[in-house]
Amino acid sequence: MEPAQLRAVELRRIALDLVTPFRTSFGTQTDRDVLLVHVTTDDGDGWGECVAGDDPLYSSEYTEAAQHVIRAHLLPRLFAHRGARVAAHEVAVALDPVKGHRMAKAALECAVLDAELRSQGRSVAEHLGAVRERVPSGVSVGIVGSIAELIDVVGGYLDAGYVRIKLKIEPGWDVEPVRAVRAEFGDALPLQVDANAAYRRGDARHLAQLDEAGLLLIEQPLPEDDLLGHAELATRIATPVCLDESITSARAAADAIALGACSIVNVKAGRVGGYLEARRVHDVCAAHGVPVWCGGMLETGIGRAMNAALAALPGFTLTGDISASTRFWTRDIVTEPMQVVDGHVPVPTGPGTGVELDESFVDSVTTSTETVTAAAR
Ligand code: SMG
Ligand code: MG
Repeated sequence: MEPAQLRAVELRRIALDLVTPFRTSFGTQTDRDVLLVHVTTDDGDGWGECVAGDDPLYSSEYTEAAQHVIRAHLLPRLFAHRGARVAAHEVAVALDPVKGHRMAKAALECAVLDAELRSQGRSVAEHLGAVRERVPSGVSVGIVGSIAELIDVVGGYLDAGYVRIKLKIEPGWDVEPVRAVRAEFGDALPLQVDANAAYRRGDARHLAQLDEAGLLLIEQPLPEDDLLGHAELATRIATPVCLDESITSARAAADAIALGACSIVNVKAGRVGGYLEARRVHDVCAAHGVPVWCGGMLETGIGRAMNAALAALPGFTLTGDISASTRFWTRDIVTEPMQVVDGHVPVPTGPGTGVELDESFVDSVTTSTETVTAAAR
């Protein structure tokens, strides 16, 4: 079947406040400036969400740059591709000449995929090969002011039903808080940490002190481009090393595994350029017997629904960072925000992303709208 023709792409920026500040080793976030991508085709429309942050601190991408690269470099290529008749699986191919900018590419691919699957009445979960109807829900806990406050926050999340806790760490906030959480909640609590690249090769001896806590994993201790450092660290600590920022593609995952730089992989569609590449990361890891789990980027309801579908693939054997919408938002942009029931989130079954936008709310939080059409270029 001939793919639908792309008519127009709306780039919409919305401003959402976080329910509580989220502090990581690279900074404190209190709100999100989200870029939504809305494609209109002659066969219907679709939405995607760009996970880039306001500032280039998690990775080199940031919202303003994502909007620029979509407008100036990605859309011209998409509109020029076969008379703008683009199947979702061709988006990455059409955009491949543009280096990097994976979060921007992923948002565009998601919108095209949503439109395509909606027109076919198929869900993303079905399309990706999901094998589960619900997935366990973990929560990422930011750095806070004191150990007492941390115990309070973690206790609250456990009461809310989250089945796995991830603590954000940085030099000065690592061994002690981990020890305290372990002591308070017991050995059975599934616990892991995420450093967002805050340590250096010389910190191996220090990080080995986390071994006694019996963590599931330590995520991205070293810089994004330090695969050899991670491989060396993995031989010096007992905690399994998991990579997040370093894994930018399926090939990067294969390389990291071959080098011994990680034994677990965090999969984020935005970081690898789209949900289709994310599935390939899953496939490569599965072929090597490396477990994967789905990461989070403080998504709205669109990204949350997509992540739940991805996490329903068979190789996602570890609990991901897919929390309830209320973990970050007082009000979400979709009509049925994601909820945690019995420690799990549901895998959407409706066409496309399976979620519908709360349009009047989206309008009320919109800060700018720009529409790009084939003719307007
Ligand atoms: O969406 O639940 C979420 C956030 C999970 O900690 C989380 N994400 O490095 O894994 C990570 C961070 C990246 C986002 S920090 C702005
Ligand atoms: Mg991470």
